[in-house]
Amino acid sequence: MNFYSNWRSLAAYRARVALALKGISHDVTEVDMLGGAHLLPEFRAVNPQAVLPALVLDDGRVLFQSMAIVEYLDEIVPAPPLLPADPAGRARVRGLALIHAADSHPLLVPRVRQYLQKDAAFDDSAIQRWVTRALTTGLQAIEVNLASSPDTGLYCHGDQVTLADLCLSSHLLAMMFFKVDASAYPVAVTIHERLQALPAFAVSHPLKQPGAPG
Ligand SMILES: N[C@@H](CCC(=O)N[C@@H](CS)C(=O)NCC(=O)O)C(=O)O
Repeated sequence: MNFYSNWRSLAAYRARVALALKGISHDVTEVDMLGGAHLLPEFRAVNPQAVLPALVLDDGRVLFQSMAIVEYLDEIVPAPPLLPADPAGRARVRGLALIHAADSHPLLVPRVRQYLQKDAAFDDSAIQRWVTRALTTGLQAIEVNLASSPDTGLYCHGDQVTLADLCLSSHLLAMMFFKVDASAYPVAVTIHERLQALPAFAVSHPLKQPGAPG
């Protein structure tokens, strides 16, 4: 399979961690997102939405949307599982993941920031306030859940890495990129730091990918 990726893409990061956790061998095609290569016809032919990541299977079918890709990987290589066995646990894990992937992250992506800047006349400081609000409101909700739920363990849900951890880590990396203070969210930060010590997360870190600033 061929994974279309970019070092700065947090959606690609979520899928990259899943590939690493599952030990799935794959090729990587770097797309220069910051240079706009994802908008060119060559990449639109792979993913008409012109966003990263995309995963091209060996039979040529293309998977898109990071959460769909992660769940596909979880289904073809079930160990280690990224979703708990019980329905309520799966719903909690997906809910925590979607606070980031469905509610916070979509507000930060380049095309949204470019729209705000070019079409809505946001200056740098207004963009920073927008991003900070998206990240802190999302993380506040995650933190309250993590701090109050008996299901929270070493990681977001028990002592096994789940989909929620991929997304928590993506959220905190966004806060790092946008220089948003995370110190008010100690449970989330502690779990994120624990995750970063795991080899699959360490090798998948955005700053360790080709093209990342040194
Ligand atoms: N919900 C999508 C988000 C995809 C997405 O927006 N990816 C970003 C990078 S993290 C992208 O390619 N952005 C290009 C742009 O906004 O122009 C997913 O999870 O895959």
